[in-house]
This record gives sequence, C-alpha cells and structure tokens, in this order.
Amino acid sequence: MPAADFVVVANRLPVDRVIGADGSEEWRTSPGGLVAALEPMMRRAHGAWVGWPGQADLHLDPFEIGGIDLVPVALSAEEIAEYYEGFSNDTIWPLYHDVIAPPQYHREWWDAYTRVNRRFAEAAASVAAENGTVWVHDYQLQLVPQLLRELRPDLTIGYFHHIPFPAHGLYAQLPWRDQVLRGLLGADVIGFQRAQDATYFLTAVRRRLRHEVKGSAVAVPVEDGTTRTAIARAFPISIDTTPYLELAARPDVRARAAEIRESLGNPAKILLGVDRLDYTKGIGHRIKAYGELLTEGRLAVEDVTLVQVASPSRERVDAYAHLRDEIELSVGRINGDFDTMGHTAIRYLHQGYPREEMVALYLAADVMLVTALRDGMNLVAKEYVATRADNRGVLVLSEFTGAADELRQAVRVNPHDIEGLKDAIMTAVEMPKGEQGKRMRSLRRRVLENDVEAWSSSFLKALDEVHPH
Ligand code: GDG
Repeated sequence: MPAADFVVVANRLPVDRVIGADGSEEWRTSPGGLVAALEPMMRRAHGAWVGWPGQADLHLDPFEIGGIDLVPVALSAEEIAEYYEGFSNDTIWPLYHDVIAPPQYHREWWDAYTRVNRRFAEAAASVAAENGTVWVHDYQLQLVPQLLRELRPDLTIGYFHHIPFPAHGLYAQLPWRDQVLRGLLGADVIGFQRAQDATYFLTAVRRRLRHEVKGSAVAVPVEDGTTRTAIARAFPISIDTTPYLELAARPDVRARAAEIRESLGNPAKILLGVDRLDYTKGIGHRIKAYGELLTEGRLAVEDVTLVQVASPSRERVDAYAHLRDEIELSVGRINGDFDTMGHTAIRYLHQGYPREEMVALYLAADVMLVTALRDGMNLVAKEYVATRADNRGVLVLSEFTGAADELRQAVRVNPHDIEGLKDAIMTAVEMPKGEQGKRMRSLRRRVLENDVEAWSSSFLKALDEVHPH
C-alpha cells in the first residue's frame, strides 16, 4: 500500500462485515458522520484509515473500499475484554462522564490499553507518508499521539476527544492520570467538544505536569530542553446534514411518519427518545418524569405516547446489563398501570433501526427528549432539528450535553431535577405553533450552518496553523 498523506486512526474501521445467505463475505461501509466528513479529504489527500475490524482475532491485510485504504488492527478476545470493554468502557467512560457509574480500576486493563494503543500507533506509523498528517480519534486511543510522535517525529498529529473531559477533582482519581495527559500532549492540536472540556484538560495539565499554559497553548518540554506547542480547544462536532434533509423530504419516509402516528392510535402528541442504552443518557430520569405526569393526570395516555428507542449497546459490561433491567422494569410498571387496549404509555424498542426509520420517527415526534446526565455532544438533538424543515416540533435538551452550548433555543433542562423536567415536558407539549416555529428556525440555522464538514475543516485548519507544511 502506498504511503498515505492523511491517516485517520479510530478504534473501529468504518466498515462492517456482512455474511450473505450463501455464506459469502463482504465489507460494507457503515454510514456515519465521521466517515462522511472525512471522505472528501481522504480521497483528495490519499487517505488511509487505521482501526479494528470489529471481530476478535481477525488478522487481515490492508484493503481498499470506496477509495479509502483500510488498515486493520487485530485484537484478541482477551484484548477486547480488557482494552475495549474494560479500560475504555468501564474505566474511562464512567470516569469522564462524571462517575455516573463507578469506574473500575484494574492494572491488567491498563496494561492491555497501553499494549493496544502501541499497536495502533505502530500501524499508523507504518502507513503515514513523510511529513503526513494523522488524525487520532477518541478516548480508546489517548496514548496514541505521544507513541506515534516517538516513532515518527516528522508527522503532524491531531487528536479529537468525542466525550467529555472531567473536572480535575474527578480526573485525579485515575491511577494513570499523568501518563494519559502525556499521551494526549503528543498531538499538535487536541480538540474537545466544549470550551469547558478544554479548560478542564488544561487545568489538569497545569496542575499535574506543571507545564506552562497560555490561553489554549501548552508548552510541552521536549528532550533537548526546548518546548513545542500543543493547542487544546473546542471544536464542536456536528452531523452530515445532507442525508437527513434528503430523507426528511422523501415521500415514502413522510408516509412512514404518518403510518407510525396511526399505529400508535393517533395520539395528540408523540414524545420521542433515541439513545444507545447507556447510563449517561438519562433514560431513567426521563421515564420517571413522564410516569409522574401520567400519575398526576397532567398527561393522559389517550393523548400522549412516549416512543423510546434504546439501541443495544455494550451488553457485556455489567453496568449496562443492570441498566437494561432497571429501565425495562420501570417501563413495564408504567405500561402496566396506564395502558389501555388502544393506547400505550411507552412504546419501548430495544432495537437498532435503519436511518430511514429514524428520520420517520423524528418527523412523527412532536417533542424530542434529550435528557443526558452527561454527553460530549449528542448528535440525536442535531439530527432531529435538521429533519424539521416544517419548523415544527420542540427539542427538550439537557444542559449537560455539548449541544446545549449551541442549541440555545431548545427547552433547557437539568435532568436531575425531576420537577423541572416534568415542567419542561409540559412546556414542550403545550407550546403554541408560533413559538415552535420561532425556536426551530433558529435551531435549524445553527445546525445547517455548522455541519460536520465545517467541523472537520476547522480542525484541520487549526492543525495546519500549528504545523504548516
Ligand atoms: C459519542 C458521544 C458525541 C442511535 N440508535 C440508532 C442510531 N443511532 C445513532 C444516532 C446518532 C448516533 O447513533 C448516536 O450519537 P450520539 O452523539 O447521540 O451519542 P454517542 O453514541 O454516545 O456518541 C457523543 C458523539 O460521540 C460524536 O462525537 O456526540 O456525545 O457520546 O447518530 O442517530 N442510528 C440508527 N439506528 C439506531 O437504532 N440508524
């Protein structure tokens, strides 16, 4: 494979292995904002993508799909358990989401994380062209920037952190806190979702490593006694708006939205939640508030239905298995108490759906509930807004999401405050059309002007400014 001028490094390759009915195998690109944002750049700059192909012990040679060179990194079943499910999803994920669930600290998990990060760094080092650019993504790979810099000092290295970065008092729990900061500081530009995340990171750098910090610039000491500059600041991610606009305008998708409403018994209002089944998303808080509104008679099951899509996620991690039990118990109780033969209180769907169906749901929803307790950005909020070309519908948005910094015209909530959440749901349900339109127009302007293409361009521009070639 020829050397690549632009390399993306992410935990997962942007493809899924599909086995046909006749047993034949093929790879299909998995649609996602990140791929869409980077594809043009990948084609232009001769790009490669380094990542895990999604199955244990799959040792594959690099291959090409849709004009992108894919460089698979193999992981054993034990490494998946320790590096991915363990350190990434049961140590870093809960710690960085404000310890909503208790983080587990295990030295073997850290060892596996270090080992696997090194493997990713080596793979990137082997495909990147002289003086090329490498963009590393997310919390599974925080050590890669520094490891890669050691192997290839000629490269320009960017890192983007998709999840929150915690306040110092919490971050300080991490037994390997200094190593992780040094790992990230191997990048020329370290991007975060919110200004607050960047501030927390810079505080940790100042307090733990005692490096000089001026504004968003860190003076990182290098071996010869001099320093190099690493920039840490916010680059709020967004969505590829085109497919959402197109799907929302398609007659069959619009007909499907009407059919969904019909099949729910034509309630006056449909409320919608769409989340991976994750304890950060505040699904339980949302259901609790909704259940109380039914109990108090402020809402009636004949008039409203809550559709909750909870797509299966990380089911082998204990905290997720417990969460599922908890949510399903409360959904069952509420439905048992309030359902009638013709109406259901909560239509709960523990399934993943194609994007067409998601857009039909967005179009059917009068109120979108995003009540995350902590969320890096929350793209669902932006997707809902993008699809509402009719300027109708209300977004209820937790102030603990990155999206809350930008989507100022949403109905803002603190999901921990159940009374406040109930009032916000009522405000949304009762909002007059005129006010819905005023708010939605402003929300849409924001999302359509700041799409994922604008996000990747601004990140790459910042990278170019620090390290011009
Ligand atoms: C992380 C950060 C940050 C969900 N269920 C289905 C489905 N989805 C799609 C949504 C959306 C995506 O998955 C979820 O993105 P979010 O941003 O809401 O949340 P995370 O998965 O936690 O993502 C987050 C993000 O990274 C990007 O930086 O915003 O804060 O946690 O696109 O639509 N899509 C389909 N079927 C489903 O059932 N097709």
